[in-house]
Amino acid sequence: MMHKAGFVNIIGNPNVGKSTLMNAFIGEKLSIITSKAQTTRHRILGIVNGEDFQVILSDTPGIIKPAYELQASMMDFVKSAFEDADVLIYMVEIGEKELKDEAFFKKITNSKIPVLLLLNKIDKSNQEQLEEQSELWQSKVPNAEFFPISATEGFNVQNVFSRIIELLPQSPAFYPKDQLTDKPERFFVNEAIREKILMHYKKEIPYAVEVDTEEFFEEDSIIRMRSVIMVERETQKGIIIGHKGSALKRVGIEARKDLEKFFGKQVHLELYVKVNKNWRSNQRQLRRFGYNQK
Ligand SMILES: Nc1nc2c(ncn2[C@@H]2O[C@H](COP(=O)(O)OP(=O)(O)OP(=O)(O)O)[C@@H](O)[C@H]2O)c(=O)[nH]1
Ligand SMILES: [Mg+2]
Repeated sequence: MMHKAGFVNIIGNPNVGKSTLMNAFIGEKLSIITSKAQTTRHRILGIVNGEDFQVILSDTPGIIKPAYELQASMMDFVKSAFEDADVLIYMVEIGEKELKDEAFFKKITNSKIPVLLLLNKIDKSNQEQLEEQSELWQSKVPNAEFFPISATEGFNVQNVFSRIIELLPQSPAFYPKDQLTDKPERFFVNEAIREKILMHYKKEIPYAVEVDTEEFFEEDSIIRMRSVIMVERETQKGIIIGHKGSALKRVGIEARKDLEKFFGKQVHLELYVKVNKNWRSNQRQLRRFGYNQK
């Protein structure tokens, strides 16, 4: 039997629905999703296994012009996704103009490997807008195969997946067939907590937060976790905790519910908040949190 396998890397502007698409392919909530830009900070592998194929998807951070070290290493993850792709997925959304980073855009339009151009969120558009946008994008990226999709409604998602399988090279699997991702369990704990912080706090707060899970201890009937929420400044710590701890408590309750679903087990989650001054601009701290891997 012929076996196919390869890397399918999803890139595009912030907030266009890259993580939503990856989760739709996987059929699980692997990547966190919020309505805010820069939700995804890492390159996260999501592996779809079949008897005769292995599709290794990469969800990546949205492309931005980096303003501080953390964002620079987020863009390094995007760069790495150009380097090892067998198929490139370039996602845009209805109403979007183009990438703010011209060099990345050139890499896409000059790509030697197959590019699938996905116009997402078509559930939000009418027929006229859809036609106009489809034309626009096909002319901007003429080397790509074009698919209008809705990642949330599942529209055309299966067709894109079938096309991916066709395009994959013949190859043995790269990962064990029961493996779903390259990230350890603790990573998903961090992300579940960060998602709630993105959802419930305003302005710069979510962008000043990093989460580190210090303890992950699985017993027969329960997993015990302890995570620290790191902020850049003392004032941010107070905001995260909230009046009599109410805001932090809400984060803990909601993250725990998600984690119980994710791990299929009862979860005990302890949270505390710590100031880690200017961690976003500190190379050593960034390395410690899994960024800056050069
Ligand atoms: N209406 C509509 N909304 C969508 C669709 N796909 C994603 N969204 C919404 O768009 C927002 C961003 O989705 P994400 O999947 O987090 O986007 P992303 O590209 O991963 O964002 P970053 O990680 O910040 O770069 C969320 O509120 C999603 O629910 C879609 O097909 N239709
Ligand atoms: Mg994302």
